[in-house]
Amino acid sequence: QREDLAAGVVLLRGFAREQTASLLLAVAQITQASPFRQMSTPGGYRMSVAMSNCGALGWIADSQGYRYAARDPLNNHAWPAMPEVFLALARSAALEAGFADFLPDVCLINRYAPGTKLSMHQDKDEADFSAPIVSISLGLPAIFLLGGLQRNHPSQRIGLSHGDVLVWGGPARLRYHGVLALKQDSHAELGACRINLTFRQAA
Ligand code: MD5
Ligand code: FE
Repeated sequence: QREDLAAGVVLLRGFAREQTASLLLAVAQITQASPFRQMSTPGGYRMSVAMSNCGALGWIADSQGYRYAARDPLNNHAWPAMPEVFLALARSAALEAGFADFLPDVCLINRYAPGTKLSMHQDKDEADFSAPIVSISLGLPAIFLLGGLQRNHPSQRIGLSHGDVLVWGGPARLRYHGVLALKQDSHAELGACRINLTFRQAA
């Protein structure tokens, strides 16, 4: 079940499969309080991915830049708490991949529709890069691009399906990555939608 894709990159195929119903119920509850929204980059582009967060912090983008904030700028309330099922799954995936004691303080929830993509980038808004990142894919399949430590390095394509969990840390923590535009399709449980849960220790 465990595939080592590169140093520090572990793919756990189907690791979240049995929990998908509770994960999706929790996503619905979180996004009632803090709805999905398309954020704008500092350069003025609207992201095609719709996002929300739960946990002590949330990742946000606006004209001022990219950062973590304790409140949802849409309603000025604290982000919804991280559900126990999220935390337990993220921690057990990290452990399975070799990272003990992962304690994420944020889960960024990304929603993709057909045509939605995520351009190549590094995750570098966190205070400390020694913690890994855990990503859970739900719904429509996507092609994930795993690049190198520099933007112009070649990238590997990885197919991610419903219930797959990807963990990256150590020497892979700052690798470039992105998601190709989703194909038009429909998933039995989620319809024309992919949801990705990204767990990070930000503070
Ligand atoms: C996504 N989200 O599919 C991705 C999943 C983001 C973002 O990139 O910043 O919101 S997290 C990407 C990831 C997971 C595990 C390993 C690696 C990247 N990697 O080795 O590059 O919405
Ligand atoms: Fe990322």
